[in-house]
Amino acid sequence: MISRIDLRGSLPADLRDVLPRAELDVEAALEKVRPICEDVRHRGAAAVRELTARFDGVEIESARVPAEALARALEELDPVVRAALEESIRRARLVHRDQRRTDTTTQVVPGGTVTERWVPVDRVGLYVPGGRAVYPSSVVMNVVPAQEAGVPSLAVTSPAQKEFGGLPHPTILAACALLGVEEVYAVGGAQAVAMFAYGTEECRPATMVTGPGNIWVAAAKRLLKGRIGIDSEAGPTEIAILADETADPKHVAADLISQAEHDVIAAAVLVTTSPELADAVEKELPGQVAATRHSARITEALAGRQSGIVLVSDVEDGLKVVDAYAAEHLEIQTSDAHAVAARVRNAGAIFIGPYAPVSLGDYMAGSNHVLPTGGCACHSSGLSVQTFLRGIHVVDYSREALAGAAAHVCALADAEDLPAHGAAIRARFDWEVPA
Ligand code: HSO
Ligand code: ZN
Repeated sequence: MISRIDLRGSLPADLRDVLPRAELDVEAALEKVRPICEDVRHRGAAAVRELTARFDGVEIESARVPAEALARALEELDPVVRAALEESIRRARLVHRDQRRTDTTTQVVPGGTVTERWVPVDRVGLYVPGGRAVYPSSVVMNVVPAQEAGVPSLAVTSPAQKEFGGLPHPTILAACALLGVEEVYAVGGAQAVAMFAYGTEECRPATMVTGPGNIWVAAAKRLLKGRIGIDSEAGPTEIAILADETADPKHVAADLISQAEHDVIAAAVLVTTSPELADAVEKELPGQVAATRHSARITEALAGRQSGIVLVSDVEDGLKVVDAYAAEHLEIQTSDAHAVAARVRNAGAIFIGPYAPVSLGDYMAGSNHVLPTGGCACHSSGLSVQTFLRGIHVVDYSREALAGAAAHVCALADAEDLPAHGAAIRARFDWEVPA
């Protein structure tokens, strides 16, 4: 059901060569996505409607979801789901509010200061997947950090669904309504990213597009990056678990299965020092998989080359392996889980000990679940307030402070053969370099 990689003994020089990982060919999707984006750029709303008919099989009159549909979705929302979403929003707000940054002012010399002023981007388009994946929780995870960052204009888009009369799934609409988002579109795929990047008659262009999506969304983000800011290009979800003999195989198996549930290409990786635990987890998996609703999808994900059980000699090697893998989600289920977790350098999010499963983080921990995948956790972070902020350096120097820097500026300008740079200083001191 799941393959095994034995790395006991010495570890290979480049661990990434031997670790399981999905290959997502975003490059190949670029060629298909380019004409879609061009079409939206040149023909605007008409192109968005036609592409929605072609790819989603839905005829929409307008891409914009009417206010009445949002209100109705909230009215009809199951009260149990409403209570859970409200608590999820409350917890996410607590964490993301604390991420807000205050400006810093540094006095470099008397009369010379540099302030870093944190300013939210003007307008954000948030992508929420649709189709098989109905993730109102992803509405929360996108919207809350943008709101807490103070983004003044915020729009959500999610694919039009045939069975809901060409609107996104009602739970997604209800989540938008709960969060106070009034601008919602029924558009998915690359055309949604293009709609935000270029703007149409119905939708003003956005400065930034964030949120997870399928390969077409990832390709459109890659193509339009620069014109718009993006978060990471989210790939299929991943869980890695670093465990020793103290871990409970039932928990480990359940957690691997929980993320394999997302997609046939989702990755579930157990890194363990204990062959006994590996055996017990392997024994546990078939029963748990058979008992769950999406067993076919999960079986394929666990059997795929992106998933596996990796045996290591000790926790030291385990740490090297999980750092090389740089998982989107990393659980630490070892005897001294806090100490081990503190030594991890690469992960989108870390879950410590037996009572912090990834599912908690998906919905209710307060942390964000839009996290770097595909090994990008070695250089990127998940969505946070910081994603939506820019730090503007504000330079404020007096005449005296500039005089004090003048000779050094001129020396460096000359060294770079850029004398006009030096002249811009001398112009302020009767063309002399002040002593
Ligand atoms: N585990 C997914 C997020 C999610 N799980 C949404 C359930 N719903 C990626 O972090
Ligand atoms: Zn999940």
